[in-house]
Amino acid sequence: MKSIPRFKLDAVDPDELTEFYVENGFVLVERLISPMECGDLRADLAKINRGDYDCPAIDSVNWPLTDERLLGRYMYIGQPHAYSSTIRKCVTHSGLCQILDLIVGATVPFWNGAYKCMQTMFVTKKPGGNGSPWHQDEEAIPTRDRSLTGVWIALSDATVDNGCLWIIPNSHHSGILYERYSHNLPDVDSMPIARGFEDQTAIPIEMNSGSVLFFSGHLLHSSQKNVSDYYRPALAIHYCSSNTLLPWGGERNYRGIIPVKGEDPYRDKGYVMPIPWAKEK
Ligand SMILES: O=C(O)CCC(=O)C(=O)O
Repeated sequence: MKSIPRFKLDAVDPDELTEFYVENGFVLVERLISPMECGDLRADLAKINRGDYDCPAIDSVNWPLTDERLLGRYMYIGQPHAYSSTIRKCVTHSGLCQILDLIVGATVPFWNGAYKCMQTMFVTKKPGGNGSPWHQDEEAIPTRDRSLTGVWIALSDATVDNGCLWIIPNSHHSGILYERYSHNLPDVDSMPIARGFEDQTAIPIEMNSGSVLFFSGHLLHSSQKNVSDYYRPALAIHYCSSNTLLPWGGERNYRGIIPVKGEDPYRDKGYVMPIPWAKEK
């Protein structure tokens, strides 16, 4: 793949976009999130890192909110929508939904157009911060019907130097989930690495701030160490078909979800707030 298409929200051909997603396992939509919305999300990230929300996973510090280091105090901040209305609003962002309406169940037989969100997570590479090893999100978030869709929102320009995502186009085709192993690689974080595939066709996805990468839960992806002087904050959100039984964490039907579109056949079982978490590296 020489250069990847960069779709624009106001000029999307739905069939073309869906076809590209099904074939390649991802689509990139340029500047889908406005500069003002990106600013709000970055401000929220700083506020979370400062400990301004009532979140047991994050101790408060007295740094001024304008301190840029607040973007990278924690590399991973899990489930911020549990306490932040800014993130809850972002989950149902109309521009994101315009694309999700087309792709969440694009490869699922008899998909009825309904989908739900089960995870939000900030991922920030500070200068010198490690990358993330190769993995498939479906391995960690089991939908098993192939509807898992990752949404990765760049909250700054993401470049090869500051640790943009790398993907292996088409790697979702086989449906294989590659086994993950513990490792001691120095330049990526400690989460297990997937092995058993070739990565010569991997490509970097450089993105402008506000651009969004949508990708299949089976797509192999990773990121590299941030060797620049700039922070690389991103917000990742995951969605799946509402009909998916989500047996995450061994539970029979994971209920820490936000319904987004259409009917949730499990509505009567009620919803719970997921437990927020944070990890420094
Ligand atoms: O942002 C990154 O560097 C990695 C994110 C990632 O792998 C994910 O969201 O699954």
